[in-house]
Amino acid sequence: MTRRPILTLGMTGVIVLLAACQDETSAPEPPGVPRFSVEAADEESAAEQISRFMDETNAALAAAGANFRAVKAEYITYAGSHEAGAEIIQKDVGNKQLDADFVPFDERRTWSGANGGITYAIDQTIDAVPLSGLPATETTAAIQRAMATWDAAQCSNLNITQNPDFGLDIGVVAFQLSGGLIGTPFIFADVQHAGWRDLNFAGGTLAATFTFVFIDEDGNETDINGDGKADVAFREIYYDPSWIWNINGDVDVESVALHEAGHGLSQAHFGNIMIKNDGTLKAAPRAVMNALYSEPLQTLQGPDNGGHCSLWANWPNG
Ligand SMILES: [Ca+2]
Ligand SMILES: [Ca+2]
Ligand SMILES: [Ca+2]
Ligand SMILES: [Ca+2]
Ligand SMILES: [Zn+2]
Repeated sequence: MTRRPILTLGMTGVIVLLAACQDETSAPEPPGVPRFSVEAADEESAAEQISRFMDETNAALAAAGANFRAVKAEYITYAGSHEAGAEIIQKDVGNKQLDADFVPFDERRTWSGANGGITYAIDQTIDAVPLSGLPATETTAAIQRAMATWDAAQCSNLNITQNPDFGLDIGVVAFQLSGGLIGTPFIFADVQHAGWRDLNFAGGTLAATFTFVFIDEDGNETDINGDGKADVAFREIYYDPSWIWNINGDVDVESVALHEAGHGLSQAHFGNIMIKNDGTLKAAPRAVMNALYSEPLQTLQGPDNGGHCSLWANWPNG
């Protein structure tokens, strides 16, 4: 199978085909598509870029008086891109480094489900259409299938439901980074799918999930339920515009959405990363929560279920 990732580098938008490409077919950006506003600086790695994104987002949130901050982000990479996904910790929030998780029935999360259910929202603006082309109906259905897969996990009763998006451009990170040019400052759901056009990540990054936690008046992370974990406000998922996205083929929307939604539901990466003889990377044991995408994987594997159950089996959902 031929895979043809394209990377748009820096502010100039130069399109470079990876060496792994087996033919000349590229996916030039469709004419008339406005350029996404927030990109990597020249020579910036995905890790550096995402770290900077969180710093700048938090500075803007502080200036706006918001009671939440970005504390970490996880990104997944294409296995053929010679770099592995990772977790990036934002250093400046509060005086301690806590893990982060949702608080059941947290009244600050007015966007959450009334009965303790977890909510999500999907950007239905042009952001729902990848630059490589796919109808919004198909990307949306793929994301909905991914959310339903997590909802169907046997050990939990999350009652995951979709909230209205009101036709607005979902994206708190995008809004804060762009000075309000794209995105919106509003929170629609516990897990926000912000679409394909707000942020263009560096290198082999396919998607990233940002975790926001609540802070108190002193700027410290809160832990109102005393579980030793900072209280998550919401999470926000961005899909990278540089790739050819597909339904059930590479790069598969549902598989990446399932992985990112795993982060949305507090799961970390799983598995070891190895270098194959041809220099490309491989993750093992195989799991949705591997930090690499290599081919479609639309069902939860043993480690995925295990991680999910350890986090959610005791969620007090009526
Ligand atoms: Ca958006
Ligand atoms: Ca947008
Ligand atoms: Ca990119
Ligand atoms: Ca807590
Ligand atoms: Zn990830």
